[in-house]
Amino acid sequence: MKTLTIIPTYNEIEALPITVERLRAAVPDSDVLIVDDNSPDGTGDLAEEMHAADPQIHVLHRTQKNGLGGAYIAGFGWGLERDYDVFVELDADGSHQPEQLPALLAAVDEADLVIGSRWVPGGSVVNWPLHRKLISRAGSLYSRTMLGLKVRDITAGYRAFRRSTLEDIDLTSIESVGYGFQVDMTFRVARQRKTIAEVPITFVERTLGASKMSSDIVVEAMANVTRWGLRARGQTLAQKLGTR
Ligand SMILES: Nc1nc2c(ncn2[C@@H]2O[C@H](COP(=O)(O)OP(=O)(O)O)[C@@H](O)[C@H]2O)c(=O)[nH]1
Ligand SMILES: [Mg+2]
Repeated sequence: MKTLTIIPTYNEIEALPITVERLRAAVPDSDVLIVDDNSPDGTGDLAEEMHAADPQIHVLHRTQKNGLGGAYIAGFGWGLERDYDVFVELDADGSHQPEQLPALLAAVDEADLVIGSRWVPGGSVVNWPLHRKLISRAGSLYSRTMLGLKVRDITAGYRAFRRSTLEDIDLTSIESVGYGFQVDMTFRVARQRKTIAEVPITFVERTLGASKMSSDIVVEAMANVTRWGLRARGQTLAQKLGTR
């Protein structure tokens, strides 16, 4: 199984080298693709230095900050042009522990999409205030209910996709930027009746750099979920009426 781990970065100059070093130690076989959005702090230059020192590390530079979703879509496109079998999403900030990646990769043998989940038994979050836990759990609950999904951690960003899963999604039609991107991908995979597995992870809030999460991103995600949920219900109703 040839694996590509994609790491989106925006101003992660402190955290990125630590995360990549841990990843290279935990899963030495995986190639790494850093997708940097022209970070003002020089993360892109650092990524180039890492690439020069290690041929398994690759870098994709984008010209401006364009959201995590856009960075992943560019990274998937890069990997799909090459012969990777599995695509991993990993945050640069240390929240997704590379040491837990083997568990996700083991599960991707049996599932089309594996989600590293905070909200299944054995999963947890370290160093989050209560309000952030509540936002995450409520966001997952609302999305699950609106979209009719069984997934417990729908906004989770630590994931492994089989190549075929990505090939069957029209990536050009995805517009969501933040958490909405993760929900969108989950919904699209589920609608194709593909298998989704959740593996418990310990998510560790960053200690270096700053989060790019904003209330706009949460609002975007929930507005999209509402739209997609209502549209799916409309389609189901139309089908029922049509077959009567
Ligand atoms: N390339 C790129 N990476 C981003 C962007 N926004 C966030 N990221 C990266 O996505 C990952 C998760 O972002 P983070 O700010 O930690 O979000 P949080 O974990 O929800 O607080 C980190 O590696 C960020 O550097 C963006 O616009 N472009
Ligand atoms: Mg983070």
